[in-house]
Parts: sequence; C-alpha cells; structure tokens
Amino acid sequence: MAISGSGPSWSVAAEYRKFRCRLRTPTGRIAFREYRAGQDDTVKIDRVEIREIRMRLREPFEGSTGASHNRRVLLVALHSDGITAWGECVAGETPAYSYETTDTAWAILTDLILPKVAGAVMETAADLLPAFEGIRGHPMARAAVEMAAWDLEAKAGGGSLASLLGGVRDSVPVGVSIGLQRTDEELHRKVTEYIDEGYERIKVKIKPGRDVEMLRGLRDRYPDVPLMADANSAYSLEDLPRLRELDALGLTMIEQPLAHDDYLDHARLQSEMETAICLDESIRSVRDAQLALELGACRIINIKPGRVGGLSSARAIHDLCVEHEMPVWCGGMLESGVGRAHNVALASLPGFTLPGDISASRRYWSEDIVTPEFVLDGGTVSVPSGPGIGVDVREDLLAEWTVRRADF
Ligand code: NPG
Repeated sequence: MAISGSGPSWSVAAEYRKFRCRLRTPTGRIAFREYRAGQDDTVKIDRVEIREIRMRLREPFEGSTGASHNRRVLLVALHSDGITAWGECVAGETPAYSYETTDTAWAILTDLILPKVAGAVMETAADLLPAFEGIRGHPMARAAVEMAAWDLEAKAGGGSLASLLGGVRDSVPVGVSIGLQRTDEELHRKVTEYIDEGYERIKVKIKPGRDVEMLRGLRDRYPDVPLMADANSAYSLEDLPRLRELDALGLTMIEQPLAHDDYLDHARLQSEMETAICLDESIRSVRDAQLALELGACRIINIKPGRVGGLSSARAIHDLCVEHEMPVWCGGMLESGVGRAHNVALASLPGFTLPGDISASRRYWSEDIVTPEFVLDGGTVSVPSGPGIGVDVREDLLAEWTVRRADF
C-alpha cells in the first residue's frame, strides 16, 4: 500500500492525509472514501469486535510491583471484506505497571474509540488518528486498535507486517525474563532450564532485599551468560551505593531502576554508574525518548508498542535511537500470540540489536491463542512471513476463553 513512484510525493501525501483527517460525517464516523479521487488502496472497516479472554499463566510471574497469575487479555478484531486483522491490548489487571488497566482500556475502547472505527475507511494506520482525538493518554487502549490497523494494511496488501514496517531479519534473537523466586536455588534451577532451552540472555527481576547478593550468586554460577536486571522502579537515588555494587557483576544493563517519571535522577544515576541503564516505563513516546537522550538518562531503550501507543510510535522511537546510535530491544508484557506476533515483526527492524523479551509461547502458556505458536529455535524466534501478523487466531480457543464481547 505504499505510495508508488507514479503516485503523489510523500509531502503531498502527508498534506492530503492531514486534510482528510479534518473531514467527518455528522455521526463522527471517519468516512474519507468519497473525497479520494481515483485512489483504490483504501479498505473499509466493515465491523469491529472486542473480546476479553482469560488466559492462565503456566506459573505466576512476579516483579517488584506484584505477581500476575492470570492474564485478562483484550483482543480487537477489525473485519474488512473477508479479512480479519488483530490487535492486543497489553494493559494489566491492576494499575501497577501503568495507570491503564484491562477495565480502563475496555471503557476507553468501547465508549470512545471503537464506535468511530467501525465504518471507517483507511489506507494506513495513520488514517485512524481521528478516532483517537480527544483522548489524552491511554496509549495501551489506542495501541490495540492502531496495531490491528497495521495488520489490516499488511493483509490487504498481501505482505507481512514485518516487511511493511521495514523489517530486515527473518528471525530475531530473544531472551527470557524470570520473575522473583522464593529462593536462590529456585532461581538457579530456572536459569539452567532456560539456558538449556537456548535463550540468549537472562533477565532477572530485582527489588530491594533481592538484588546484589542474589545476582552475585547467579554471576558466580554463570560467569559468561549475558545477564540483566529489571527493577520496575523499585529504587531511588538514596540507593546509589547499593546500585553501584551492581557494577561489579558485568550486567548488560539495569532496566528502569528509578521512578517511571524521573528522568533527571536516571541521568544522575547513569553518570555515576558504569552499567548501562535501560529505560522502559519512562518512555511513552518519541518525545520521552528525545528527553532521555538529551539528558543522558539511559544508554539503552526498551520499546514496547503497547506502552508507546502503537507501532508507528514504536518505529519512530526506533528511528530516533538508530540516528543517535542508541541500541534498542523489544520488551514483552506477557502477551498472547497476537501481541507476540506484533512484537516479533517490530523486532525485525534493524535497530533492534539486543535480544528481546519475546519468549516462545510455551514459556507462558500451555496453549496459545494463535497457530502456529511461537517456538524457540537456537536462541531466536522466526519472523512470520505470511500476510499481516502471519499467525491465525484459533477460533475454538477464542470461543472457549471469551468472557465478554462487544461488537460495533
Ligand atoms: O516476556 O512477555 C514477557 C515479559 C517480560 O518482564 C517482562 N515484562 O516489566 O518488562 C516488564 C515485564 C512486564 C510484564 C511489564 C507484564 C508489564 C506487564
């Protein structure tokens, strides 16, 4: 669906798109088709469906902000002329990681966004921007629709989502994230298991009281394994002496040690530490990434499309980081196969040089909602090459696991 050489230039197309965004029907629906002269790359979203499915984690997953036992996953389906495109909302069950939750996202999507998306005509995901007007924040709710729109554009054009995004790899290196364990022995057992399975790097959750000694024990046992720690904002600058002890352990990075909205203290901390700081929760947009870069608040960024409002924003952050030679990697939020597929496509972009939190489906689920499931192959996961996200949602499990549904 890219504009071809014989079509309008990029700048003309951008102006045209802005103009189209201002045109609305009296119902507030987005209907641009009649204003387009002789262009046929558009698709009409005939019907929209949102479902909440419940997925049971194979084992609880615990970070410094609490434990997850089950996932309440929201899936958005855009139906267009025989095509079904999918997006997943990654908001959590509680507002521990961000202020958004499954229930706030359900409300924003069903009350405000989806009624405007049904009946819309689009060529690219950017054409759905009017559906998000008047909504401050709520990136995870918006991303569920935006990512489904990318899937739709790719499927309508017959290509993979990865190639539409500009991906350059057919497989991506992946790591595994290990939640807090009751004892160091249990942690060591898990690490051994995942290394044997072929994971390329190990990320360990930490919090005050379960940090330096625990990681030192791990480092002694696995001197050569790429190890990193994720604090999910569990520390403050007062913990500087303790955090500095981590410098001796050769970690590839420390993820989000300080508060989600504290760029200044992260910059102070980074200047005092040798280990790279990676920001996660702090980066919600390309502007946040610019701020972090300018302040020197980190040396690595974790990009999660859900956290930043979708794939367009994720790609813009990626592009900015490539320009500034800052490595990025793709984070994970205990996604079902739908969100995992979007993450894999994103991670195929050239700047994703570090292994992502994109584990095999089996790491979290006895059965995934998609087929084929994502599997680990020599420390990598293959990037699907079929149309769009390249995996199919299993109708049998969808019917069985749905606990609520709304249609537009
Ligand atoms: O592999 O999907 C995964 C999980 C990786 O540790 C992981 N995610 O803080 O990055 C995180 C954490 C997370 C999980 C965040 C769930 C939010 C929700």
